[in-house]
Amino acid sequence: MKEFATILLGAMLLSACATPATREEGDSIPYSNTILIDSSDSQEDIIAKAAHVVPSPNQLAALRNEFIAFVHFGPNTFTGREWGSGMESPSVFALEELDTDQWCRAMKAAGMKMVLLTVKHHDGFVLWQSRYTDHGIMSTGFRDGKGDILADLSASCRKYGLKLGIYLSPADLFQIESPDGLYGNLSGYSLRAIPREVPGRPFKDTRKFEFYVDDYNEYFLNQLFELLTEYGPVHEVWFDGAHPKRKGGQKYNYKAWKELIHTLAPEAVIFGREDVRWCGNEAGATRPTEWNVIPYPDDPDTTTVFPDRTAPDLGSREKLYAGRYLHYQQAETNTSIREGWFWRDDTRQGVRSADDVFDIYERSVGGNSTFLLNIPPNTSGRFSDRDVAVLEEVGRRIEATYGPGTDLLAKAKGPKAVLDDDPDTFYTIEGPGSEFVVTMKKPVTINRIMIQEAVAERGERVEAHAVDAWIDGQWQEIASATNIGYKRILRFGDVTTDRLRFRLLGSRLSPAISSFSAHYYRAGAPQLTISQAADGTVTIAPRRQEFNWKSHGENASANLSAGCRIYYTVDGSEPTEASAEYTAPLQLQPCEVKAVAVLHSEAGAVASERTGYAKAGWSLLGCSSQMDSYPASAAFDADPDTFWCTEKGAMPQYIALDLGAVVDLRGFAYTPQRVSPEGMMAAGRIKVSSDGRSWKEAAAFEFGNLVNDPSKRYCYFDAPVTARYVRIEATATEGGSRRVAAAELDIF
Ligand code: FUL
Repeated sequence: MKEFATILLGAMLLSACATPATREEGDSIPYSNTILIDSSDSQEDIIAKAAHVVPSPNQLAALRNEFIAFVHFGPNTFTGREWGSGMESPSVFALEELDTDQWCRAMKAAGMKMVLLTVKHHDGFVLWQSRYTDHGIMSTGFRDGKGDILADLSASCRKYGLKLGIYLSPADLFQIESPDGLYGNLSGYSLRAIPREVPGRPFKDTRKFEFYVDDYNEYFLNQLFELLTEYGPVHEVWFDGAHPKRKGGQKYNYKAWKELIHTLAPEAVIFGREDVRWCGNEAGATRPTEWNVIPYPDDPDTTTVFPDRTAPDLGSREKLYAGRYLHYQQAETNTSIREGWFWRDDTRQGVRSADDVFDIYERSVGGNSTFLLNIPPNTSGRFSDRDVAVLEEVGRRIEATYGPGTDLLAKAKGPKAVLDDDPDTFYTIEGPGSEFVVTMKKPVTINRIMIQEAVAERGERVEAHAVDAWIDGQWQEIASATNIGYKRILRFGDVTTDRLRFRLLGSRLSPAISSFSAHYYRAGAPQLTISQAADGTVTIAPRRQEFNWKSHGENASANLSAGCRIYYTVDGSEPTEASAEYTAPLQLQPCEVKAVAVLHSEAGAVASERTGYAKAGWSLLGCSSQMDSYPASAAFDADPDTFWCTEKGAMPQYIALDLGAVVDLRGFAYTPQRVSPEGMMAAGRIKVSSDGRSWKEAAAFEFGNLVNDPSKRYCYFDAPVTARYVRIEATATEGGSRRVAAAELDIF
């Protein structure tokens, strides 16, 4: 790597009020993957050391993969379970066809660089032709027991130019539960030859190892030997920390595993141990600040203890001060494209939208981690169409936003090393207060900035930074964030400018920036959701993704459509850019709210919602019955995720409400619960009263197809009525259920 420039200023480089770096470059600290903290080190020394911790060549190659695939496949695919018992008969895995080329085409289209296959999940069933067990593909009818899924995948990977990795579960329920199972069988330790010879099944690779291990570790090492010598180069070995069960105090001889991996797969990173760490959740949530230089209490090169790190802060200065070793261990953000790690069905199991996946891509890859996305094949040995469509769409977006030719600063002037396409050149920026400017030939419209540090040469040093754009004759800050590391993607609304300024706000020594580029993501205008709180306030926002598995808490549509404007009407007319602009929650009388989002001058779909009276002052006058966990109050708490459900009983069943004041009523809305098909109000009547005792029917209602379509339903009165009390009586339920349930009741 060549270092192009230091901060000594050129014409377009500014260094206003630069604070001197706390230590000069070229000091005595060597760059290393792990650095020991001496007891005499001051806090300043520790930070200087942290600034010298760098990824290994294998880690750097893994970082540069950026987007990689996980494939969970096995008996669970056929049983619909997430964790098998280990005692399933191999015949459960009733695979008839397999198309790993189709997997690879879809992964390639998504822009992924590697695929990791669960060659053995916790159930112990193996997907390759192992010499050391019959519990696997060899005992199924797939290709008369001769099939080998890893061999197929490895051939497809070569064909499509993808790297290959393996997930080999240390937990093994088959070996735990079988009477002659090896896991935790209390066997003695002795010197064992790896691989153990099996008559009639010679190895082409004649290397031999000897390890002092017990039965299960020998089994594991034999299998690693097969996996790492017979399927081409392996680039990642994934050790899951999860254990449905343990037995016999079974220990893992990780030092032996590691020696074997380092020898047989010299290019592989090891996940779950010293090279790559779990990001701490399976939802696709990302830390705002993901440091890959983190403290260790013991030497990561010799320890065998690698606990999960789930805390929000892993590598701030305070955390580093408390360590004994500083170590580079990058985060992998792993999640599934489906609601679950294994394929279950193509009807009920949700699939993430392209918005959701692209949002996670930008947050994870652009947040100093690698994005590992699971796509589970179905029982036909293929990725399902919905999953493929999402992968293709995400790939199109990545290519169109970040692919070759998308850098809108390609011809700009500024520090050459950050603007060239060469990841091996970098520009050193002195310290907080330093900045550099990039000038374009003509104004461009941008909404993404991508910045990279030269982590392999100078480690990760930026602690805080901001980017300004020259707009209307002055600098305006358009984005800011904390660290950068391997890559940071900044997202903001469209900005048209011919000048950008990078400002360093905090750092560990002098950071080296290897890349600074600007991009444009053409998002569609988001769909909107109009919701109403119990106090009546109406909020209009980009619609959240529906994905019922491990929520990451992000609103992907909102993230992707930064800068969109929302316009609304309350008189039933179609909203346009000439309508009122929505900027904050609204206080409205019951009305029809219609709203539209406009992004890049294009309008999205119009959303509409009939809003009702505020429910904060309502109280329950009575109901036919209510279950303890599903109280009647849940029907008017403005939270559609909670619901009222009655005990079983004869119809009609009812709920009566005191609205707290006399109001004009034009109708009501019923939102069914979505948890089960029970209690759907198919028909009934609504009565009103001014004293809560004598009732008058205001309307009868009938709602159809609620089980298949549990969306909000409306009942309008023929003429407005004035009342303080309402009573809704269900006279029939869908499917004849003897309970009545309601997620929400709205009165307007
Ligand atoms: C977890 C496992 O228990 C899940 O089944 C899945 O393999 C996931 C990637 O890791 O720990």
